Amino acid sequence: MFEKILIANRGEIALRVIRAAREMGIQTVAVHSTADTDAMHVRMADESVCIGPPPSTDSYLSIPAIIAACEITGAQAIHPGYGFLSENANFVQIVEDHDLTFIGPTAEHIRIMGDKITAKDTMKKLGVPCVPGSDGGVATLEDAKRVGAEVGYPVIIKATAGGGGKGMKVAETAADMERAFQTARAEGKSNFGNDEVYIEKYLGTPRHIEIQVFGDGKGNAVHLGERDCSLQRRHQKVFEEAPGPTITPEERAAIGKTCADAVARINYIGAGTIEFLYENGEFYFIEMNTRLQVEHPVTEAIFGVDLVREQIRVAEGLPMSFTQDDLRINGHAIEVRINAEKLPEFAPRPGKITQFHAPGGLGVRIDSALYDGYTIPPFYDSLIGKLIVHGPDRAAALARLNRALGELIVDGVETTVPLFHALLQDPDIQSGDYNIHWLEKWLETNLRE
Ligand code: MV4
Repeated sequence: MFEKILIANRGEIALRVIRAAREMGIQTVAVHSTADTDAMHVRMADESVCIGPPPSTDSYLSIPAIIAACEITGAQAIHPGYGFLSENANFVQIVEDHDLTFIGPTAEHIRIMGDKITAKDTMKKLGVPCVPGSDGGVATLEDAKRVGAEVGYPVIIKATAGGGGKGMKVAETAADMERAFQTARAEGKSNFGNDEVYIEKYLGTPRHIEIQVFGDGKGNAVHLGERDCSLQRRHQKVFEEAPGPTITPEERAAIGKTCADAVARINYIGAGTIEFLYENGEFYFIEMNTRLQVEHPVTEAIFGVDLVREQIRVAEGLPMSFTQDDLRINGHAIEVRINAEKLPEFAPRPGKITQFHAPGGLGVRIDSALYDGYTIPPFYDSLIGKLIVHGPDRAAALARLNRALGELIVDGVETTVPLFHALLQDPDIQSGDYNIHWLEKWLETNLRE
């Protein structure tokens, strides 16, 4: 049993991990930059260590500083949260070389899934349905045109190391291939130091559906259904829900079993998310995330489980506390991401919070590190809180979201809250009729950037 763990993160996710650890009787160590001395995660943890100056490269991403903080405090394990070092295979290797435990997957699994070509090849071999396209990487323009002719235009060229939409180019026709191919390669090279690309059939109007999986590292794994995260702006999710409004119980059981079996076969340990595009009743694998995700609370709400507790359990070598048969969906949950940003540009607005009041009541969860008088520093992500509502069905969850947003007070900085009030008035949102392009189109006509 771990006696003490270190949380290599900040903000609401650091609080999320501290809460799970405390309920398990585990001591917690916060780390922080000099910009975060007054941050809530520092106050809430049992101990804290300052690990560097404000820029994250010198603090939350400083591997030597984080390892040293473990050695100073006697922490036996590290929870990485999301972002920062959570999907850094090199970090995991260093943690293990220091006889510490990384609360998350193995370095090998992180490496496999971090390279999109290797990830897709691995998933395909494990029986997971993938988007039709090239078999592995495509090295020359001639090969790219041959694949384009085979799978049929439009196609999308993706950098194998890509992320956040960078290194991704659509070729509408064969004549368009040269430009798309060379641009994707150049973006891969400049953003990720890797110019390897692969090609897929371009899906025009899919939904983004992701399956939550969880493994014990010993060949056992479960799935916890799907989340629909189609409402994104510039590859940033803003509104997530579970279950997906269009997914039937039969579809869920089938794709869920495929995903759970796949991760069981590779002895995957901890939380993972298998991302799909979903169009015309078919699932197409695109990527796997080897971390706890920002939107995990909607899954926790409908299944009634604590995913961070389970992460800590399996990292200690304990079994998961549930089997697939124990997992039943109860109702519907929606999360909205509250960012300190000025609309309509979504421009970051750090600054002092003069008043903060969290909504409450049945089926309302706020994960936030805000407090009255807190000053949001300008160095990090603009996410300042997540509002998660849970109700017996989708209509009840929407009504509860509307009610909770009305109770929320965040004064002193502008936030994305007005966006959610407006979205809730839209018939497509009310009926669940949206895809990955819906929000950007809606913003063009309704917010005028
Ligand atoms: C695609 C696609 C259409 N067809 N792949 C965007 C980021 C990366 N995670 C995968 N992405 C896409 N891959 C094929 N074969 C469209 C997107 C895409 C997207 C996907 C999910 C959520 C929002 C998106 C917005 C634009 C494009």
